[in-house]
Amino acid sequence: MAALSSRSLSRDHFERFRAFGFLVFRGLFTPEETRDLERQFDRVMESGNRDALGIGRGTDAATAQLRLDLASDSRMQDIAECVLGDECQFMSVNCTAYAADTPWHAASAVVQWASRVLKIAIYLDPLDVHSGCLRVIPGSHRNSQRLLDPRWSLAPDPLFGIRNRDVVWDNPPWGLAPQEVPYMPLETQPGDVLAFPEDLLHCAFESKGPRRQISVNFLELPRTEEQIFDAKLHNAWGGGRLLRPPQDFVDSDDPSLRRMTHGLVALGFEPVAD
Ligand SMILES: O=C(O)CCC(=O)C(=O)O
Repeated sequence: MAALSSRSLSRDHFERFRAFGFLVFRGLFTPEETRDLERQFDRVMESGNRDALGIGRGTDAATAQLRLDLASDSRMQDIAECVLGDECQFMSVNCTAYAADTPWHAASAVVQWASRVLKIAIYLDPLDVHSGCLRVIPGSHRNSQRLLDPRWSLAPDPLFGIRNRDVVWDNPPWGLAPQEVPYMPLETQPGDVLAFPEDLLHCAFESKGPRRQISVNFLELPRTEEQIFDAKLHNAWGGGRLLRPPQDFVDSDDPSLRRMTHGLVALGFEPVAD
């Protein structure tokens, strides 16, 4: 196991994340561990289905073992805690098979979480700039211009034109085709791990086939009245299950799983058994 130590995951990682909005960990999973993730992913997908865009997703019940393995993995926990703080809460493990290009998007400039949310993404296929690797715009997670005028969520954001998926590309912002928007490619080999928030502008172009992605998602513990209200709102929008922690984590012998769920339980999110 390529363990992360407190020395390798440092204040620098946190500052780098704050500045650019993503972290890349090379070879965090060994080839053997990666093969195991692949086997679990493929099994989960057998239970799932495809949406209208051809994107395949596994069901919660089929994901239970993988969810337990990854949420209790100290590497995942270290990354989440480095970015979101020691009391961050577990949200979900998702298996997704992307079938085609993904357009530029980020958490909508209109609707955002009041607490920070982190996605740790593990792509199981080698991906480069010509086969659909993730492209990001470093620093775009901060959307700092929006804060200049807190009264209006549509206050100046120079990247607003590509923050929502519903961009009309007949009239592209800056006169650039989506593929021409300046980006940084996050090319990955199996075993590599990416961490980024949905707020970071990202996309994938030139895909050549399905991209298998496992994501492990965490939420900063909501503390303020606004954050708690907002978390409840998102949970309702997400069908009432988004922030309900898995019962097996809440009752677990593993203190780290209890710690990553008890904050949500204390806020009234009832545990759920698959
Ligand atoms: O790989 C892709 O197509 C895009 C992934 C993505 O949008 C995400 O993980 O949030």
